[in-house]
Amino acid sequence: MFKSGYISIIGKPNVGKSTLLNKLLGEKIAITSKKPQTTRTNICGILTGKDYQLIFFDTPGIHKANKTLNKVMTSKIQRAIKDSDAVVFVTDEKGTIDEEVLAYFKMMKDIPSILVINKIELFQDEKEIKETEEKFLSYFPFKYVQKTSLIKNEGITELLSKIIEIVPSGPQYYPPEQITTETERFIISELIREKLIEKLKHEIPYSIAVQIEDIKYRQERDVYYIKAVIFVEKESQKMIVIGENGKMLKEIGTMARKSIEAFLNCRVFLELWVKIKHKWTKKEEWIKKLIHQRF
Ligand SMILES: Nc1nc2c(ncn2[C@@H]2O[C@H](COP(=O)(O)OP(=O)(O)OP(=O)(O)O)[C@@H](O)[C@H]2O)c(=O)[nH]1
Ligand SMILES: [Mg+2]
Repeated sequence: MFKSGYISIIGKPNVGKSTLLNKLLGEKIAITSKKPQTTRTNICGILTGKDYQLIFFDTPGIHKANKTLNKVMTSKIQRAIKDSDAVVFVTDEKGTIDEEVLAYFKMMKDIPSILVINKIELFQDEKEIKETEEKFLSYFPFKYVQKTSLIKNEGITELLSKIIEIVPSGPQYYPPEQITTETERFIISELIREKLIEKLKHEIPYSIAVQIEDIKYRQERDVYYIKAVIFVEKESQKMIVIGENGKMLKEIGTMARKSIEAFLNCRVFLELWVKIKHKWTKKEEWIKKLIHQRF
């Protein structure tokens, strides 16, 4: 019996949802960072085995959304849940259950779900992990609970077996070699944003978006030429992103180029431009264009 289904990976910001998607696939599709609210849209990852195909959706972290950008982000979580055959709910040592989380538990009511307690190496002892598990189970009837330490590669195979168990029987939707429905362009723009998040401080990562303007493969040189634009909201942010004598932008460019080269498995020439798009995080039309390039 072949099994297949849509599985959304949800949870509070920074618990390790995107790390989990990458670990399940064995490929880097989703960007990750130490800072919360890294993922801004649903990101598809497909894992095909001999008798299963799992279509995962990594989602933005559950948080109280006051600003327009955050509202668009959290609306994506609901979209993912609606289309899901199963939910993987990830938590960490903080074990946060707040009003927002409870609202999502309501939406997950009839969907078979697994609780993942990640970052187990950060818990004091087994007792503390057990308490987190019991707390979650008192709020939602998870079918399974899986402890993981994604950075130590622990619990991933066990989680995978549980996911396969709870998805229904169904067809193979995608060819087995396809690992995502995201475009190369989108993933490259995200890899650049990942380095911007890593290098820039305070609120700047939240005001940044990246768009690929041009991507060309030159066969005679075996190199990709990529031109990307980094959007910020104001002049002062543009100056910080560029840095003194362009030093910051250069460093970000080098880091991003290396990670794009690893992704494309090819040499890359990366050209970065910084532009101002006033208050783009407050304008829905721009948010839609800039956070996901599936126009
Ligand atoms: N200590 C520890 N850190 C982890 C583990 N798994 C993931 N992380 C780290 O936790 C941070 C957040 O990981 P992400 O995968 O970006 O988290 P996320 O849930 O996708 O976050 P948002 O996209 O902001 O909602 C990163 O720095 C990861 O390296 C783990 O098992 N142990
Ligand atoms: Mg994420």
